[in-house]
Amino acid sequence: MVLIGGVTVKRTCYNMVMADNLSQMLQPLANELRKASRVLCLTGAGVSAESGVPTFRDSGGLWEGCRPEDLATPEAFSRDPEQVWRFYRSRRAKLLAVQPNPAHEVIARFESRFDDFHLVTQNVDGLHQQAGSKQILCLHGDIWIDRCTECGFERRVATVDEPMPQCDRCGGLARPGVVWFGEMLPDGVFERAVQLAGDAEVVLVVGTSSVVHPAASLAGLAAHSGAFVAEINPNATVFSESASLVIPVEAGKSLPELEKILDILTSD
Ligand code: BV8
Ligand code: ZN
Repeated sequence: MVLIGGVTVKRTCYNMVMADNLSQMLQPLANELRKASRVLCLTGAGVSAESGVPTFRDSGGLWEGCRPEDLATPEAFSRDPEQVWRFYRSRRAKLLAVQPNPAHEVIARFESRFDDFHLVTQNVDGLHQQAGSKQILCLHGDIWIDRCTECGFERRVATVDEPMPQCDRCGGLARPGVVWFGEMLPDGVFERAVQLAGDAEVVLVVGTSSVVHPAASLAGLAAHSGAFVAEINPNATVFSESASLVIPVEAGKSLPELEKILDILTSD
């Protein structure tokens, strides 16, 4: 059984509820947010989907037809750096053509709405930053960073030109500044995210399949620490059963609606 939009339903009729009135589904979440100061938003690739950025594991996603082990691991890069750079250059090129969507914009505005709001993202696309989010922890790095494999020197890029970028400082081969499978997350970032998840009163889990660890453990940790955890995702995930509330509607629709409800609640 899952609680969807405040209505306890058997999973089988999961999709029937989607026809329900969105604001009625969001009401329990709005009521919790109205009382909360410490709010955490955990995002994945789904929050960028309505900007036109492919996710990883949906149909038509980045991993369709290829294996993450061939494109997003240190072994893949040492085996065939050109193939890996082709993959990241094509993603950068797509990102140059897209903008943040209403979901990114609402999340950025939540920073000034709540006393203590934080965003923890698995995304590397930079769209949260473009939308104005400042209180942001990036668990998996940043696709717009080139990092030297020899001396570690990093530079931010904004265009997609060199096929195999060289380090400005030592001429060594650069790699994309993202965290690959089998690599540790950046020092201290996950530890800080664990702290935020343990402290939060309300957590929004937006647009993630919750399969990549350790990022995927944060929502469960927050729920275990007593937070009200709402999952915003048009599809069921491995986390759905543990959520306090499931909103089976796209982020670009549900978050602007949630903001509207909060505006009404706080204007009373
Ligand atoms: C680690 C960066 C410690 C690169 C990414 C064996 C050896 C080593 C490690 C492991 C191992 N076995 C397991 C592991 C752990 C491994 C892992 O979790 N593997 C999984 C897949 C089984 N994790 C790691 O390796 C991590 N490091 O554990 O270090 C260690 C070290 C060495 C040895 C042992 C332990 C590092 C993980 C980081 C990998 N890097 N990306 C790049 O981007 O190219 S992961 C990649 O997946 C992206 O970062 C992405 O963010 C992340 C999660 O995916 P999602 O964001 O959730 O996207 P997805 O497509 O899956 O889902 C989208 C969702 O959105 C869907 O649910 C969909 O329904 C929804 N959606 C769609 N549209 C919308 C929407 N929602 C709302 N609105 C919409 N409109
Ligand atoms: Zn260098």
